[in-house]
Amino acid sequence: MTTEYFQGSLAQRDPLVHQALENEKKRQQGQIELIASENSVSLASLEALGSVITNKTVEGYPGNRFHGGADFADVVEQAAIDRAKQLFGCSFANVQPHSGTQANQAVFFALLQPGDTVLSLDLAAGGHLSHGAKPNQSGRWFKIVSYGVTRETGRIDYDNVEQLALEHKPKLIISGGSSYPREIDFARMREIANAAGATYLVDMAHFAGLVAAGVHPSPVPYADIVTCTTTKTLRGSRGGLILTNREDLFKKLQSAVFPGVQGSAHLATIAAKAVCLGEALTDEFKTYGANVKANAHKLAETLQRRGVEIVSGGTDTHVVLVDVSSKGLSGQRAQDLLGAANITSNKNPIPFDSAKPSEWKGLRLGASAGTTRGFGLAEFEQIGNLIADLFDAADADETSRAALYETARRDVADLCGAHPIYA
Ligand code: DSN
Repeated sequence: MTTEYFQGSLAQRDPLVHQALENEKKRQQGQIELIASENSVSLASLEALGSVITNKTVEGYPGNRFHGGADFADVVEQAAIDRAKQLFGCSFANVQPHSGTQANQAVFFALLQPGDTVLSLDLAAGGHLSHGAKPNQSGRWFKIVSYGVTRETGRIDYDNVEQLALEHKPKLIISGGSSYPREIDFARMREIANAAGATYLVDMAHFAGLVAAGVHPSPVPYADIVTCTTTKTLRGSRGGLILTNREDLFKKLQSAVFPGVQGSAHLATIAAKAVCLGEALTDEFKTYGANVKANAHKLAETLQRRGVEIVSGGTDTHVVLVDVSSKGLSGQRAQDLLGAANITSNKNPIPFDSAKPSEWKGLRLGASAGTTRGFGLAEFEQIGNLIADLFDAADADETSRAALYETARRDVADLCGAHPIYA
């Protein structure tokens, strides 16, 4: 019994879960992943995630734990901390948040009291749930004031941010989100925060990998606190980071993460974070980051040439936010059309969109995962044309659609076959 417990494979001991995981691997291998928050982690990260350090319970921080036997846990967590500091050029890092949302929750817990005012980007303009969306704890417990983008440009309306900040005097101002495709003027936001007497948080979850690669401005010199996930462009395991140069805030943030909003650290995830942060310090990662940006640009440009409208007219990041109403489609319909050709994406609100997901006009695409598997400009141009073909044929007769989908699925299979993952 004991031997089987320690030596039996997943396939032998739990065929249902094993089969589902095998199917998921095949799904990832055979489809083009365009969800902007997804990527493919290295085999080294997967090995760390599946390691025995998951058995270890630790509370506290390296060198100061509540449980014994933490020597190697300390090595792993300290490596993640040191690499995060080196990578992002900051003085302090907490690598324990289980997710980006929990990193943000810890910041709220450290700085705010229920009822305090927070100024953040509107969800439809590209913000994030954890920045004050009504159904989220942040929206339930705090007074949220939202800023948006200008209708003409799709870019943040900084005059509006300033006006709202001076009027409402928020304690916290947040930049960043899930679908804003443009660079943010961190210097201007810093000035606004100073004028309002607010703490300035940048959630760089989506573009952290581009910052790490040196192909996107860093918020670290401007923000009081920076949070991010380690997945998305950073190409690591699921989890969050909190970075700061302010020692006074760091002390509060440390106790906000533990024991404020979390208990024991997830050491296997932290080990995988250390691996991804180490990978992000390499020249290879810099090349990857530059390619992500170039590929996203190519995808946006190709779609635009085919008459598809791109929110804000393009992208400075890995995100291409498509207004599919320009092709007479809803976001859901567009997602389904691509899904039937084995191209994975997600419906998304666009600025000034309906609050109802079924009415959203947007489709969010991202170039990170495709870039990781080796797609370059030619492949992203082909993918853009493929998507435009599927949109254009949305209302074609059954026979032409069947023929188009047969070709599209074959093209997708050829692209994936030429750039295998986890082979
Ligand atoms: N914020 C969600 C997204 O961008 O898809 C999950 O990280």
